[in-house]
Amino acid sequence: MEILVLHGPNLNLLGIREPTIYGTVTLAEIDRRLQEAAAPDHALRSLQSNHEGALIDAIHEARTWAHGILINPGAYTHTSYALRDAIAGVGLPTVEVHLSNIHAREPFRHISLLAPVCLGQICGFGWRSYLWGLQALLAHLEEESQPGK
Ligand code: CA2
Repeated sequence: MEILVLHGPNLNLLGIREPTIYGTVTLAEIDRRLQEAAAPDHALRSLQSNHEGALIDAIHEARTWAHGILINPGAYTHTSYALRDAIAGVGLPTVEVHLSNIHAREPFRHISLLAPVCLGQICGFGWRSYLWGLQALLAHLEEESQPGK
């Protein structure tokens, strides 16, 4: 399977600032661990952007090559109808992940505008939210491609 891994705004600061909330693992290290988990059967392409439009463009482009999307939308989770429409529009199976438990934080973080158009959401497990999100997405795609197996 080919998977687009998207990281939203400010996640480039991971491992550099606010380690008590987001941990000490850098984004490059998360990508490396995901690549390791995906190999040799699956291929991942990762992108981090601080720009909503760039994330939307990447989702649109994924229609031409990806089987699914793993996304940590950052704060756009709580604000972006445009990202939600992009995910719904391309129709690719998508899993939403968060490092922190957004439901145990400030009230504005309890709402995800994207969750209703995603297969599911994994949050609160640090970098492992990405790992388990990837596993869930791959399991879904494999089941979809080989029904009954
Ligand atoms: O827990 C998550 O993964 C979040 O998506 C992270 C977002 C936050 O707005 C969401 O509510 C939950 C923030 C990402 C900012 O990452 C930083 C990392 C280090 C230092 C500063 C920001």
